[in-house]
Amino acid sequence: MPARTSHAMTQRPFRILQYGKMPLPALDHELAAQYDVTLLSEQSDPTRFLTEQGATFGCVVTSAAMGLPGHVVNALPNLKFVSSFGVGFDALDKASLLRRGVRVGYTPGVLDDCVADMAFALLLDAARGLSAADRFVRRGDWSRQRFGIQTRASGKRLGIFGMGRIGSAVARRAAGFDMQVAYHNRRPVDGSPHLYQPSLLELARWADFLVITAAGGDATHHLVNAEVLEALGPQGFLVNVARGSVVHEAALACALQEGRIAGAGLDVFEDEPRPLPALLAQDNVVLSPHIASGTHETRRAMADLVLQNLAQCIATGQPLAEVPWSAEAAAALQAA
Ligand code: 8YV
Repeated sequence: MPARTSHAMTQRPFRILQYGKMPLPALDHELAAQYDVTLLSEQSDPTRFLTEQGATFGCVVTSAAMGLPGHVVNALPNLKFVSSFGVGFDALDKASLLRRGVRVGYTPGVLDDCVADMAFALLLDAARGLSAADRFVRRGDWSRQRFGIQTRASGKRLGIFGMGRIGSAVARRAAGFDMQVAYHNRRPVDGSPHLYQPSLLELARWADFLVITAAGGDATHHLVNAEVLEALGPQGFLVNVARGSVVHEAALACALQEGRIAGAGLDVFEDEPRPLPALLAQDNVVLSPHIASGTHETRRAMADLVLQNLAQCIATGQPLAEVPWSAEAAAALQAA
């Protein structure tokens, strides 16, 4: 049996491949000051660069938005660690990373409040027509007509699809609006005081507001489809702060156009940064450019965790906050 070597880097100096610019510019400077970092996106020919120098990198720093494709993982034969800025890991190529036993750190926990705040900002905006009212005032329409009567949010039924950390933070905020909360997950959450709906369809049928806080990826792809939107109904609102891939965007645009749901608040889209043109034409949808975690405080906390994950990987071979599938693979390796 071959001797089991630690995942901690044995070779020095430790070269880090940064996949692209980080969502907090200060982090680019901090990484460059602390480590031997090369920015892949700045190479004139990234493919050739990877062919020539891929074997010299032990670590990648990336973000949830940029992800990490399998062909890049495959071009890095000595890759041991990835440190990713973000809580979502659907854009990191699970198959190639798992196969290679690469340990992957991410940034859960530190963005829950800001993402939940944004869910409520979108919910209130969609219900009360705030962005549409702002356009109305700026256009000078106020002197000619009254702004349309909108929908109450307080006291209504809030359905949460994905009762994880962010979903729970949304549910806590709902208490301040005297809302009833129900949720759908693959399984009921132990000890949750909220009503569990056994299917997404039943949750949509029950809810006045359906908020998506479920993880992206194959398991949730297009789960919010025409049928679910039909169940939400002409008085219902959809809010998405999770991943655009969870919603069938064309079906949503159609439902909004035809008044089969009342409105929507969307921070995420299927093909960012290109929301469907049909959405742009609708006044009953509020659009934001994937900014739910985009506050100074939260982006700083995420950057700190990226650095901590990196430092701990180098020191111990294991990130502080590790994506669940990466930890499972490591446990399986240990047991083998
Ligand atoms: C980030 C996100 O803004 O954490 C995530 O998964 O989607 C957002 O918080 C973005 O991914 C930064 O890369």
